[in-house]
Amino acid sequence: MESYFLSDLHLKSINERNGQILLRFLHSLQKKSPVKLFLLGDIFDLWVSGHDIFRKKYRDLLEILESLKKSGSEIYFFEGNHDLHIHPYWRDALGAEVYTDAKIFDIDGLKVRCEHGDLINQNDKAYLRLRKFLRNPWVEKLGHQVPGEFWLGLGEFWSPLSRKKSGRYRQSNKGRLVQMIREHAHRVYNEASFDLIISGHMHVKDDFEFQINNKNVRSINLGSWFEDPQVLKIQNKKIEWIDLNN
Ligand SMILES: [Mn+2]
Repeated sequence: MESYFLSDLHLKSINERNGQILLRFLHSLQKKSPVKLFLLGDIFDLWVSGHDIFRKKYRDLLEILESLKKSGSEIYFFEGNHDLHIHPYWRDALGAEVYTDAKIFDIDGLKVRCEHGDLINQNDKAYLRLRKFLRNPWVEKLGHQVPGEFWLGLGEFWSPLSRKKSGRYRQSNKGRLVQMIREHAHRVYNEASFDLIISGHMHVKDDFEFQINNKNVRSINLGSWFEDPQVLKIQNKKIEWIDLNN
């Protein structure tokens, strides 16, 4: 079965360019279904809980995903910091597996560790505190109970500010971010080994091979669709990038 990995689209609307590219890509998967689809977080600029406003906004997308599920495809969604407490729709209605932490999968005999990647930068204490706060059961309850309109409004206010700041930061710190991605791969390999680690969040595409205990390990960060709309594909242990620009 073919497996596909994507992250960090930060969709604000399905009508924007990357929204349409995503729809086209998922249509192409319908012909290949069943496939495995790994969504590694920040697919949306904001999605909270299972509120109707999000389901309506992304109806075209959800319809394709629902049809992929019906034809036997498997969907795995790793929550990012922009898609939060999403299980009321994604798990309970769609039937996807939803994760908030890293997980190792056996894909064609390859051990593949997947995660959003928001724990890679351990120096970002402010974010780590925010993450803990957002994952608090009380805050989760608010996420489900406060209407979606409120969250969408908050997201529209907050996200341009945060993007401008983090965009500048990423530009001037690219080398350091790449180093963090690779160091993270080393560090977590020592907790539990794998052949390949795939993450997102950093918005810095990186594809790097290293040796540890005489074993070749590959570390991939998916980058973001702001740079280039692309997905990673694994089939019969072969790992390849697919450029969706064309
Ligand atoms: Mn993120």
